[in-house]
Amino acid sequence: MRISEISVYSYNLPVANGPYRMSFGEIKDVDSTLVRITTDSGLVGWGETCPVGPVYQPHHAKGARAALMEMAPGLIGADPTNLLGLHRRMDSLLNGHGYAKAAIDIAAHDLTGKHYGVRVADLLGGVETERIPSYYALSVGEPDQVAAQAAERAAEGYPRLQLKVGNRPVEIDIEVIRKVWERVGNKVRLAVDANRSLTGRDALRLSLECPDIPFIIEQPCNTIEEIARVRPQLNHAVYLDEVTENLPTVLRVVGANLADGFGMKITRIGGIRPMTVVRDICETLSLPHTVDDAWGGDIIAAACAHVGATVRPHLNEGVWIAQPYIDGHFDPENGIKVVGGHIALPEGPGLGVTPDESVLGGPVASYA
Ligand code: 0XW
Ligand code: MG
Repeated sequence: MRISEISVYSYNLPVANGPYRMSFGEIKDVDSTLVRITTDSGLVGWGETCPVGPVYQPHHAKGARAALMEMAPGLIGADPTNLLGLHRRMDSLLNGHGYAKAAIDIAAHDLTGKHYGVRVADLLGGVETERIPSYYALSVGEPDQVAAQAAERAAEGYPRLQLKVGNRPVEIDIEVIRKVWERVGNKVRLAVDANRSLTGRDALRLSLECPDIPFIIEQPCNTIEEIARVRPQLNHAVYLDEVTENLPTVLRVVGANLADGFGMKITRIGGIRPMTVVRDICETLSLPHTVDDAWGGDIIAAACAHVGATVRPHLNEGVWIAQPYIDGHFDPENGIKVVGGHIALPEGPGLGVTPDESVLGGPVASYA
């Protein structure tokens, strides 16, 4: 099977019940990029990459499409089932830009599953669960409001909640954590995610002033060095997220014992294939991690669910998907959704979702 055409789409995703607030700002809508790969056998595979705005990571939607347009001509004729060869070919065409390469990688996994008649999860070494745990991220907000939302989401069945904090007096963040703990206690696991915004001083205050509350701290400070400086004094496990931009960095922080776990994003690390490498490193060293992404529609949600289904349960910190913040689906029939805090593994073959192209509109670029 050979790639015969690559089409690139742009699709705007308004944030339902928004805006979505993180330490660095508010998100009102997100520009997603979809990739449709057609092969000489007639099979079609879909990929997606969707930075949550241009600040969360050094990624942005137009940059993803520019990177895809740079690579696409050089990928025509490649075998999409040769996933290792495809990554090597992308690396020979463009340095870095893992978040763009991820869209090609996801579409290639979709095609490979369809070619062999199996779900993507079955390609990744096997399924641990078909009811995948999710988690809910609560926007930066006032203590009572966040605590009420936390109680609602815990009652809905989410096994884990992520509290967004940062970019305000740390006393307010500490009050949010305390009020949420009073409302939900040990009913759910708690993560406190500052999205790089805390000083070392405030990360210490947040941890040392809540010694009785068993949350993990996710990406408290901006750099690995800032986190390494305070980590020995923290009372809480530290998960890294934004700084783990590629596999060498994952190996570096694991080797230096700087992470107790990860908030890992499939597109940031370069796609499903490198994400399964991270999964296996984490399993080797018993490091819990999430399998999610910055944002995105049904394609990214399905990719996260398929990888999330293969993670050992005691290490699985959940698959976050943007669906609760999105009205509608790319695939109206098999769209991926969170129900009772969990995601059902899509049927497949491949990803198990197919965008309705009348929803997407025409491509912004096509290469054959
Ligand atoms: C909660 N997420 C998975 C979704 C948001 O885009 C950010 C991200 C995180 O963990 O920071
Ligand atoms: Mg995070």
